[in-house]
Amino acid sequence: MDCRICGGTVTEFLDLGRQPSANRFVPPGRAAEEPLFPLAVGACGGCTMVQLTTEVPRELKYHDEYPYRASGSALHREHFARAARDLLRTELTGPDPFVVEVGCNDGVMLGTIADAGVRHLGVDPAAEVAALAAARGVRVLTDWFEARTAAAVRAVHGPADVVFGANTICHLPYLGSVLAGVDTLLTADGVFVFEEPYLGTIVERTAFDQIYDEHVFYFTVRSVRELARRFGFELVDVAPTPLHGGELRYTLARPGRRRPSPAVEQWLDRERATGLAHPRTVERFAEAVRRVRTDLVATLERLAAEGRRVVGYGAPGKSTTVTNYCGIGPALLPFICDSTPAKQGRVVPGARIPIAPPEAFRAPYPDFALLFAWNHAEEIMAKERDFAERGGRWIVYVPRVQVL
Ligand code: DWN
Ligand code: ZN
Repeated sequence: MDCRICGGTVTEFLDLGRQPSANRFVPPGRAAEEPLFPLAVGACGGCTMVQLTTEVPRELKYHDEYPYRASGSALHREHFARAARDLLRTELTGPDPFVVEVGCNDGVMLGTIADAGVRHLGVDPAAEVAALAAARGVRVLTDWFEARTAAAVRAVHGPADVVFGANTICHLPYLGSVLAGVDTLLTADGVFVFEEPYLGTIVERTAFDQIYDEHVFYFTVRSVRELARRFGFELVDVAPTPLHGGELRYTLARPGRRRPSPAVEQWLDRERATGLAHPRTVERFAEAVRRVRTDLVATLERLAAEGRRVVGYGAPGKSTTVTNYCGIGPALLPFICDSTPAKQGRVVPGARIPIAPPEAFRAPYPDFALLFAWNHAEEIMAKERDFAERGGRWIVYVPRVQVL
């Protein structure tokens, strides 16, 4: 296929089979309606951008009942409150600043901006999460962010000092249109700040469960620098963030308007040294992914043969990839508990494993718990200390299958 960014040739390196849209948690009776799509990733020989080879229509992904709630963990609430305070302190300092967020979800970041009385607008296509944001005082436009919406926002609200996105920019296949929109919106000295899954972390930790239909792109510093250049921006800063197992936050500005931080070159050097974009690196990653599948299935089958009770903990979008790729269904995992009310009473797309509220975990405790929400391990293990104290064991599969 042709690269969505530069038109170069994309060479596939990992095929995760036919999969449903990761966040379409449907009631059990409606499970048969699920469309399946090939889920595979490849790297562009031109600009190095790693991307999905097939696209799921956006209406299927970001529908009105989109269940993900970004405020669902203390880690996220604290991280985004800090991100908002940083923007207020460093960028939103003029007489009447304005910030636009691409995909504001339930207002986890913009809530702090709204509390500070600063002009803002969240653009999010999913009606239920947008309503949650509005209920906490965040101004929301229920739509997709692209060149068209950005022009409409500028016409009504004027230019923005900051366009922000968190785990939303890699979701948008039409990044040319997104960056044209950012160009329309930003003031001369404005910045586009976005934090997204990092291919370096995914490869280093064999975190293949970050690969699903919503994540169209898997950024590296090099591919983001190319992307910025191609669409008239400059990558001026890169910083690590702790969410989703370790992401990067990128800052883009108009060329020559900001002095690039030394971090940009340092990250590029690191990527060169580790050969991140090299075909051998991604092929080794694909081998490690297949090993995790073999080990995880063998572990669950062994425990089932021994008559042990195993349930899942956390039903992130990531759990759809893992269960469907590994062929894990209700026979190996009778249910998964998750704190998100919008997921409870539904089933994991494709794998059709029922989702129960966290109380089901304690009634009674299972022998083993497979932790799908491994990026929230600290918070979850602290919350469920009693499980381990009574002899319960956690199973993790990142970076490799381990029974803790
Ligand atoms: O990019 C995306 C990011 C921002 O969020 C989206 N494509 C979808 C989503 O990814 P995810 O579904 O992998 O997100 P999380 O944050 O890893 O999901 C954690 C899941 O675990 C949620 O369903 C909530 C659940 N959970 C729980 O049951 N008990 C989480 C915590 C902290 C808990 O204590
Ligand atoms: Zn390319």
